[in-house]
Amino acid sequence: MLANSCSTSSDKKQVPVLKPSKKIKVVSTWISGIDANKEAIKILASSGDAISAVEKGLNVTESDPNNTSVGFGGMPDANGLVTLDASIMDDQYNCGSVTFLQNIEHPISVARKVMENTPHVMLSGKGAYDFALEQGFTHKNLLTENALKKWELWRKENSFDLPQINHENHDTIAMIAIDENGKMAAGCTTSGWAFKKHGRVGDSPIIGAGIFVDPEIGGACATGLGESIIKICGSHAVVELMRSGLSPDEACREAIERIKKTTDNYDDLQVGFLAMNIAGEVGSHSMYSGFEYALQDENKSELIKSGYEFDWK
Ligand code: SD4
Repeated sequence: MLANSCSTSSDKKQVPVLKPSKKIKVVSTWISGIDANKEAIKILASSGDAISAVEKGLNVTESDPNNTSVGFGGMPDANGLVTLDASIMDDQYNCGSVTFLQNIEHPISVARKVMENTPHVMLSGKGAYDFALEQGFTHKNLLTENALKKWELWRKENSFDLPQINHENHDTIAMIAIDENGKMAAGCTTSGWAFKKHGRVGDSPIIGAGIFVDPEIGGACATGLGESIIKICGSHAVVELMRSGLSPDEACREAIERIKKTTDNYDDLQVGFLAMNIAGEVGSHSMYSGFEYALQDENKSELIKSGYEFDWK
């Protein structure tokens, strides 16, 4: 090895010294985050931990038939099957995820069981389903009448073209929480891109793409076109950008810049990042207008419009 190819500790950039916040706080993507946050803050306010707050908060959205991008009521894939992705991570690099899971209402809870009760990080498809049953989850048909009708219409009218990921067809929920001990966790749960090719998995269950948490820096999560998020390891990128000294807002914006650089045509490509550092500072940025996130602390619940690159036409 060449001697001068080795880096010394003095070459390394200093990790910004952030004073960990011990004030409970939870943020999540889109308007459905408001109700999910309410459940999460209840847990945090009664001295619950961040990972439980994230799980129980996201369970609320998974059970909501009116959210057509998550859990029960989620849009099916091209074959008419609801296939779900989810992941969860604490601030000690413990993480679990499920991909392509069918007929289980709470994929985020299965992801937590993967994290806690197996030596693995990710279970997929039939294996994830069998594991869920073993862990006491029950089989449920997740395809609602509304979602079935929309799928039938899509088949008739769109002759199998994929809809673009835009304002109408996504509302995936990703959440970051900080508890009274300053511990952080993140999670994400989704039915993914409406009418996606059967077998398609997005960014949401991929640690580093859909979510990431680092104990020294903070957490990040993503929403929007998963393919573009995976290509830049989006949430990990945001956390590393915060490590280099950027604020959560700046880090999310820089990650969107990377997507612009790595994509030939980002017309109609909606993608957004949301981040919170361990000091409890929050930021977000998206490619197009329209992305918003819900913030809840002990005193207030707010829906905040994200910064963005372009106006949605
Ligand atoms: C996916 N990122 O499966 C998800 C979709 C999403 O808001 O976030 N929609 O690509």
